[in-house]
Amino acid sequence: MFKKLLITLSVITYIFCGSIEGTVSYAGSNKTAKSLKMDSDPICGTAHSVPPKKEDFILNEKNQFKNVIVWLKNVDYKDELKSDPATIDQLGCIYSPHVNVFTTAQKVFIKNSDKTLHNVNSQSKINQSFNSAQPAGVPDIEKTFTSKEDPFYIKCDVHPWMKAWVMVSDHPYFAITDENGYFKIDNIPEGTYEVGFWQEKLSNLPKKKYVISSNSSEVVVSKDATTKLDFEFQKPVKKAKK
Ligand SMILES: [Cu+2]
Repeated sequence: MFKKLLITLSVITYIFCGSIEGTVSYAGSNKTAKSLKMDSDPICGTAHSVPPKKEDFILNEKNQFKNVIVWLKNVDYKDELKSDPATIDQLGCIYSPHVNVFTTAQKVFIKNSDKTLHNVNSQSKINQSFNSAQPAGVPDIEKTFTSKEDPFYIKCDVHPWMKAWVMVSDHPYFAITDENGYFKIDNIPEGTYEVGFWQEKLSNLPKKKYVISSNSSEVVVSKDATTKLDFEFQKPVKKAKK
């Protein structure tokens, strides 16, 4: 009887869920990304036949944004969280992936696949920060970020161009846009939500110099339906000089 009730309950939960999907784009002009200069460490430079590009502002020809974090704000999530381990690799002196969202339950392995020394320096403010030298061939650094936190970066003190971004979520409703700016978030309980959009450059503009826009949007999720939610980042507006 109890088992039957449990099954019925889980079916109900399933029925009352929906999805959101959409494309994130940019209203400003499309600039070609600059190449990274890796000359200071020959092991990094020779790892690439073509010099890799900067990854902080990646648009396709239709001005659609890669690597935007999309997430539901203010969710009170009580179920078990995704806990399969994740990896950030250092390969060719680049962090891969460049933008990451982990849950508070996930183990993260930071790997050095290069034959050179890296120094992993986390700029987290809520989760405990760390600063660990990682010579070639040493075991992965294992971390779990146990508190929810807005995006912060991890840098390498040996190679100043190396940067990866990490957001920590206490619920599973998030996505990172692909090379066509596309995202989809599934299994969202029906309701009205505020959706946040984070882009590495546009969400980190200095408040003194720029008018900061909210970069969020409201959405209604209905059962068994996929709600369309496209979002466009506006071109940054500079504050008038006093
Ligand atoms: Cu490095």
